[in-house]
Amino acid sequence: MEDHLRFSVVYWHTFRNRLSDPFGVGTAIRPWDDGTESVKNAQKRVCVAFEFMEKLGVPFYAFHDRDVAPEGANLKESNRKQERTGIKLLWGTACLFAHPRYVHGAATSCNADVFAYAAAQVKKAMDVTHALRGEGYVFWGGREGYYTLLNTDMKRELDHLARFLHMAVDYKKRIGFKGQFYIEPKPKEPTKHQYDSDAAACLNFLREYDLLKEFKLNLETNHATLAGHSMQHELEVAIAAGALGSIDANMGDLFLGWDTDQFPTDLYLTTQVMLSILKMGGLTTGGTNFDAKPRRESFEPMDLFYAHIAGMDTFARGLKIAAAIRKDGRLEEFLKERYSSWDTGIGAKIEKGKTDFGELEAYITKKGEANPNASGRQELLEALINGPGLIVKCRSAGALKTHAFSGIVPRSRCPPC
Ligand code: XLS
Ligand code: NI
Ligand code: NI
Repeated sequence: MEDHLRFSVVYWHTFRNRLSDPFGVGTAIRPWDDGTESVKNAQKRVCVAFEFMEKLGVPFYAFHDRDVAPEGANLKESNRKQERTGIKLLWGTACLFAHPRYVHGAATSCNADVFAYAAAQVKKAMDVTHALRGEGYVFWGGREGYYTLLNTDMKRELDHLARFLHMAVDYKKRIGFKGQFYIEPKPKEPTKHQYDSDAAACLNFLREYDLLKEFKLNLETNHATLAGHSMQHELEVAIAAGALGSIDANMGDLFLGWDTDQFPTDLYLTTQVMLSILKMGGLTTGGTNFDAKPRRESFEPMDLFYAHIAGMDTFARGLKIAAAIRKDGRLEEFLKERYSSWDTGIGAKIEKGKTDFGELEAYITKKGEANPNASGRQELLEALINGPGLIVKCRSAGALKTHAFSGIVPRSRCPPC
């Protein structure tokens, strides 16, 4: 489970977020933090962060350059803490969206000096990530998008973004940083339209600008739902392109139209996520990164533990259920059967590219009608996911036995027996 889940704590929400919202100031009680930007305060934060992560038992963390500033002092301290605890940096990133200079974007700003400033900042953030032996580096286009097309040359901005990423790839090679580069899609917020809007848009962009071999995607649940997709949809799109890298594990509130970054406590969600990830063969460089914050009402330090543990347990159960569903095999069997017309005959010919419209016309004219035949069985499959999931009790050889197995079957048909 540890190998599959690769949990990661984020510095920005867990150690920098005061839990404010657009209508009120922060409520978080963080007795170790005096709220200043002093070196001493930053170092204290590093101590608390590593103590927290050690207590949780997570193997990774992630940060923005600005979360851990001032850099110099922190780099040494973080390095020491990593050594001592064995906790590693999953990925680093640069905050290219908070400072007023990035009001029109960073790599897609209308102003070339802003582009240059962003380049310098990313260069430094990559250096720091490399020095801390980070396993990856994320590009999230915080303000790379627009509010109105009236003032936007979209094509030019996209060209600039691609140029920026190519330079990052060049620099990565120059310093010998072997970590994985990720793009994190998000459709809106802060801007009305972000260029990295969803997995498909990112893949298209990467392909168009010849960057696909250098990048994978870091997918976030709440961003998927803002894009009008399920997280599993986004995962499947990325997996199909061989480009799923990592996940930002959270969830949104579907009644609220913004990135609420809640801790993932929905078992259906984590089961679906783990089903897709297991199908892919598991994460490699990536992890399950809790880009999530407790609610403004959950302001005590203890809530940081409750929130992370809730997320970890939900993912752990999701993994177990997904593994049980795969072991049970009925979902896979159903899928195989559903597409079986492609395995032989005309289906196999089409898949292999060994036929054409003319032959297909002759084929179907002879046959008369195409009959899709079998039901989609959605409700049955949903019930299968709903089923006992982890545990089935059945009476075999007189004793009550418990199996890790998913599904709804009469005891007489219990597969483990
Ligand atoms: C914001 C993003 C951000 C990235 C890292 O919505 O999720 O936190 O993960 O910059
Ligand atoms: Ni994120
Ligand atoms: Ni987000």
